[in-house]
Amino acid sequence: MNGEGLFRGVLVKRRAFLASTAIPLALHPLRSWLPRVGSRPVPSPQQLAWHRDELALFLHFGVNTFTDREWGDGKEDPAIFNPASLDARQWARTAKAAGFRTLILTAKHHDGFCLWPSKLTNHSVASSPWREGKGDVVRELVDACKAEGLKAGLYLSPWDRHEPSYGDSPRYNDHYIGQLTELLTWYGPIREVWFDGANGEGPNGKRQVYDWERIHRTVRQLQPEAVMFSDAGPDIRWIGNERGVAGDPNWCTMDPAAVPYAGADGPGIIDALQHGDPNGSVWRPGEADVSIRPGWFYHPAEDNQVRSTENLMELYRSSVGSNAGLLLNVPPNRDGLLAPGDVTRIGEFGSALRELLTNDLAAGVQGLRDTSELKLVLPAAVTFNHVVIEEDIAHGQCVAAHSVEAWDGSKWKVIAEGTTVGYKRIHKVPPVTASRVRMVIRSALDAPRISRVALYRTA
Ligand code: FUL
Repeated sequence: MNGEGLFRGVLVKRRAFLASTAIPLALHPLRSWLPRVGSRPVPSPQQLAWHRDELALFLHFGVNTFTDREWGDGKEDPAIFNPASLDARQWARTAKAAGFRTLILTAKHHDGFCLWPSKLTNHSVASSPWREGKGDVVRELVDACKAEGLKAGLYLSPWDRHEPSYGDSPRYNDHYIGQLTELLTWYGPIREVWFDGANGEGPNGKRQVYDWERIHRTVRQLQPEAVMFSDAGPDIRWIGNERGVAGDPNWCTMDPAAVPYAGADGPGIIDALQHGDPNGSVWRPGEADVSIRPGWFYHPAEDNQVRSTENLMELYRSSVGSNAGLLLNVPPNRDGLLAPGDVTRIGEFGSALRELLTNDLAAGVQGLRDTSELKLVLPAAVTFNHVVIEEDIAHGQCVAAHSVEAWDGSKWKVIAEGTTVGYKRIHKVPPVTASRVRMVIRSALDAPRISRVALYRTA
């Protein structure tokens, strides 16, 4: 699905880019891009791999699944956790068949119940009747991911409504680091560590102060290949809503001071998360987490409220197609399985995505590059209704405004306009028939490298 290099040899080398024009540099229309060349942030190899993965499946599972609640209070009896036929391979197979690359499980949600046999609490699967207290959902998830060639990720809620030390900040921080260490040393490679920003008061009435610096250091030391997600990154930022919609513009760069820690509140924060910052000093792309159902956990009453395939395609466009990652929640049910309706829908989504993105109508066409445009001259007219543009983000994100235009026989007609491009920008347009299509860069912060412009049609 990733089109790196597919734009058939038009990866712009800056020197070639400048040499390709006869206009003297001083008068060059793109001159204002030049002084900053090389100064813009770029993704780490781990972030780049994360971008290319595009899709991750979120699995909210735990005591809430059995109490029919969204937030547990930590007083749940572990005896209620007893999934009759848990099969993590079913989760992984479903995800893989639809093109998802990572599974992220709630190892611990706010209720504090651990899906692995933590040695630091009794509030875990070890105290449940499931697999006679010998089960380990994290282990089964990791094994299933390995078997299916997927990456495993874990959500470890900092907020813990069961743990007595919560609110006694130094003690709980030690406890949390201990649990994190178990998760990051017992199970092999963990590729995404997911921190939500929820925070509360402990039994002592005090607000817990998390030691984020220590948390980040621990993950870096124990799993250097992992990316860390939270409102405040440090690697991946929350996109600012739970609707799966990235901002427009959406920069991967960010001012780290704009959201200083996970759960920070205040004016401008949601805006900063939605849009990033063109002048930001760090690369911190957005991830859009959204559920296939109204709730994050499985509720039988929501079986008939599963998102439609078209709605999931829309989510793909508003997240991945708007330069963000998509983390789609599909919660296992009380049997420990993804519900049949959800499995069907995920399969349909995968097929629709494949159908949309398999046949690039401009495949094999050499793109013609001018100083500020990229033109496709096709051998014959084609009819398309999606335009996919990609920047070569390994070198940074630069396009600030662009348009897509089609030659109607006598003039160029604008068919789509947008701001940022980044990893991927998808424009869905009313069907257009044309043999010449161009992407015009209207404004950029540096010499942009467009790695791909592709045209697709859906039925
Ligand atoms: C939030 C939590 O409070 C929700 O329950 C859910 O897990 C969501 C993804 O993150 O912070």
